[in-house]
Amino acid sequence: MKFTTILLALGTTAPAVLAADMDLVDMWVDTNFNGPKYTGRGDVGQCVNLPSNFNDNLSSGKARPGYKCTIWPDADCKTNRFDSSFDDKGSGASFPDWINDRASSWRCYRA
Ligand SMILES: [Ca+2]
Repeated sequence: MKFTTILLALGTTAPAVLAADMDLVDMWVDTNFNGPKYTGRGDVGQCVNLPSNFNDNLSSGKARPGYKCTIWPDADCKTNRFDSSFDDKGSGASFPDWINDRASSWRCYRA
């Protein structure tokens, strides 16, 4: 009986563990997915701040297949009135002027 309970518990928690820390998004310093590339790793729905070498320095982005990602001009995914989203098919080829070279955090969800 106890063994069964343990198996059931593992069955419910294992997928969450496997889903953690995935590569969810790629973003580039130049438009059209050119230049140095940053690969964003994290949990689905988790806000991630950009490292200093890519902060305020990105111009295009593409979500990994099946995801949609949003970028914010400030850290911690703040200023919700002003954000920009892109998909896995190329809609992020050129970030809008107001957030070009200004993105500081990102978050991805299942599309
Ligand atoms: Ca910024």
